[in-house]
Amino acid sequence: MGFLEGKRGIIFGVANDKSIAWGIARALRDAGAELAFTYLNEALEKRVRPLAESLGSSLVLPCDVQKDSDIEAVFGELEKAWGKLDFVVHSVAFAHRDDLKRPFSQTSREGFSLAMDISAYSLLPISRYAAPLMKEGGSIVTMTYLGAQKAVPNYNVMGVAKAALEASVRYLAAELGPEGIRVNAVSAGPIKTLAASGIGQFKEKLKLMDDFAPLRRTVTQEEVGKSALYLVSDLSSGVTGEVHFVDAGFNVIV
Ligand code: 0WD
Repeated sequence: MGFLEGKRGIIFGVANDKSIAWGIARALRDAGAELAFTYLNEALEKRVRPLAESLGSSLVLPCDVQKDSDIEAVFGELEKAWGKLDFVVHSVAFAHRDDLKRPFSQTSREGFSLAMDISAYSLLPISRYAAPLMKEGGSIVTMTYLGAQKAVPNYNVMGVAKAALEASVRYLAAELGPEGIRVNAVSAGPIKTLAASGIGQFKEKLKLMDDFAPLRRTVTQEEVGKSALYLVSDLSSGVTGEVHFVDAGFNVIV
């Protein structure tokens, strides 16, 4: 019997089979969880739906996290289908490529708000609608990166959004803890995905991992998946408000 047998949860942020969210989905499914998925638009639905179906999921719902009405509708569907919820995985982020290329002080006002809205603020309404369904407690896990805590070259506005996200994790943990709901972040090392392709000098970041990370390599989707499984499951029942690094130890040497 898996750690998550009888548990039900939703995963935001699968874009394709390279997505970190997909690595997490497989780990949670292997542990026995029943999963629902969201997709951003019709183009992505074509990729997400078959992936979801391959894990036995039929709840595959549209959601642009910039729209409160989409988020409300998603949790309305979950309530109808399941009546309760055990976990949420938030693996969503976005910034304009141009804003990631310019010097940081030249980030546009609109681009700053957009990155903050999608990558940080979205965790709030998602938690707000998820919490009432987590009747027996629950776990909310989001994805962050070292650039929240250090000025990583080229990460720029996304680093500021991730800093807001990590602070939001702490405030949400404090708010929802009394209801038995835990909120944590996984800070992953660089992994080649669609989102990563927007970050300048990404190859150099991977090379730094090979040269300097204590494990002399970067991490895999599967490794992030296993750590998310720990945070979602009862194995981490005493853990909340944490940023858990899954980065082959790179953060300890910078
Ligand atoms: O090295 C990496 N890849 C790392 C990623 C290291 C550490 C952290 N992360 C984080 C990212 O910042 C993000 O929060 O992990 C999370 C997942 O990112 P990913 O798996 O690297 O990237 P990707 O497969 O592109 O998934 C992110 C998805 C979007 O993909 P695209 O490529 O279409 O932008 O976030 C979703 C979308 O599916 N997304 C949205 N979902 C709902 N509403 C929205 C939106 N408005 N915008 C983007």
